[in-house]
Amino acid sequence: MFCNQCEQTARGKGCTVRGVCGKTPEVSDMQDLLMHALRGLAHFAGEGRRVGVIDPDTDRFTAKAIFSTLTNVNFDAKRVQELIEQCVGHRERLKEKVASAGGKTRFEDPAAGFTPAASLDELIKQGRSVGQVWNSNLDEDTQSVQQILVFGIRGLAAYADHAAILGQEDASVYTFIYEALSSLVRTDLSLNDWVALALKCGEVNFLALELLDKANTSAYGHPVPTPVPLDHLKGKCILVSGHDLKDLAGLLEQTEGKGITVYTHGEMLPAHGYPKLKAHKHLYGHFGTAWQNQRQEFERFPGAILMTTNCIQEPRDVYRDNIFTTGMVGWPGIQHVKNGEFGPVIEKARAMPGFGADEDKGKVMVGFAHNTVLSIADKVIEGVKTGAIRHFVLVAGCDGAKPGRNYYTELVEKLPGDTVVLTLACGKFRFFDKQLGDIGGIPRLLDVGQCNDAYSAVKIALALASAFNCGVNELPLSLVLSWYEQKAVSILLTLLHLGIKDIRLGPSLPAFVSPNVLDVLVKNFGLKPTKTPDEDIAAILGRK
Ligand code: SF4
Ligand code: SF3
Repeated sequence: MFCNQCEQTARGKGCTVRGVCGKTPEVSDMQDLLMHALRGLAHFAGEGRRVGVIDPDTDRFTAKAIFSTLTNVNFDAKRVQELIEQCVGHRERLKEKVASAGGKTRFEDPAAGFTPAASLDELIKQGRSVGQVWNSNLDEDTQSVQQILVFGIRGLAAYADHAAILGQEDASVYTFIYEALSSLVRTDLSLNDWVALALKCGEVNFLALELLDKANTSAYGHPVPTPVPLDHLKGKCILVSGHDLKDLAGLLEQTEGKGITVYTHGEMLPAHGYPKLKAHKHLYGHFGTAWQNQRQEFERFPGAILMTTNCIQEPRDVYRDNIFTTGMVGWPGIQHVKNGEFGPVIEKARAMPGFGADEDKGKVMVGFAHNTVLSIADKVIEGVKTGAIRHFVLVAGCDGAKPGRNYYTELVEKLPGDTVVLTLACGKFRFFDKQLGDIGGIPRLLDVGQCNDAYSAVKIALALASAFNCGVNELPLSLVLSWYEQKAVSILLTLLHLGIKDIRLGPSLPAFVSPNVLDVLVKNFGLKPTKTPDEDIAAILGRK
């Protein structure tokens, strides 16, 4: 196996024996084979588009299948096997349609004619022999940008799938995914061409994020400021983790009036701000912190647990029987519920003891997405003009297990009282319960939402830039990002596509960025690794 797609990759280089995340070499090889099969499919889908053949089922399948290869989504080789078989089925059906429309059906790439072996063992061997989906024979820098592109596409596919689940799609998103995948075998492109494709991934990802924002807000309303209790109520309970709001909505409907209290975990925290979700009174509070603490936290949860998307870790024995996966998430031997039918989860919650009484543990505020923040834009602009607000800092991105991630806690704690912190994604759990006070009624800590809500932060920045009649780079705003998985890669590409400069990135730089490519990112975009909180705060505030 070889996998270097996330921040915790072994020795900062690549996992080769077993994933630090728990991914087995078998699953890694199977995921390589799935990407190979998808590259084969992409040739036909791209040609199909040229001759007017678009198959929405194939498009939706492609996004889901790519999403399954994101870090901490699917660890079940059997599920990958099903996806590989489905992929080849889609390819063959598409091939016929493309042929009927007069399109080309012969491609040099062997992936276009790939035949999957019949058994899992043989498939794993096939996976090992096809290797990586990018071209491992090219120079280090081209391979580096190809990897940035592949991982960016994984994030993009995840966002496209989230949006499609709630009925928002744009065929051009899938068109780009096919274009990028099928390009990986091209040898006629220069390094600049590959960089342009990676930036285009950022552009298309911005569209996917916009679709997702529209999907979430049209289904559940615009988030509003909402206090979320960190304690629990006595009684039966279900914990929902991951990012999928539709799964949470379905579970809330199916538990209505059943005497079960529903809690959020990890990235599901911002769900409390959506009017149509908070209307369910049994959606009560938030339990726990970010994904990497789940094994200790889930062990203490006396009810059923539902993982709707990333990030799942190997379940401990003590809660193996009460954790469920759904959607693209999978772990071998863990019960998987499909099609929004949460009966088994509800039954499990009923059979479990539930919580005893609890003391008040305080609340955190959520709901500061673009609609809320822009509704008080006048106040915010006034605050900047009078000097009451000196600077905004977007401290956003993934959390993870590395001790160096205390940087983000310290940074937020040390930022002076005339600064406002905007945050999103699970990295916020490093400081989400800090009482930072307010500036003239504007809270100093504004939770914009999940990583899925990155569009909101960009929209806020663009609106402020237009109010001050300047570019985003001229605003009193700095971005300090933390990355872990591939959605963060796609968001970073979006920010670079938008021309946003001087982003600080930590806690360590991606293993897949070669020294020369890093040099380009530093020279052209001012991208910088995080230093110490003191050094970075001095630089951020001195910049103004
Ligand atoms: Fe290693 Fe990360 Fe890949 Fe898991 S996802 S195998 S930890 S690089
Ligand atoms: Fe977190 Fe997995 Fe990236 Fe959604 S839940 S941000 S790491």
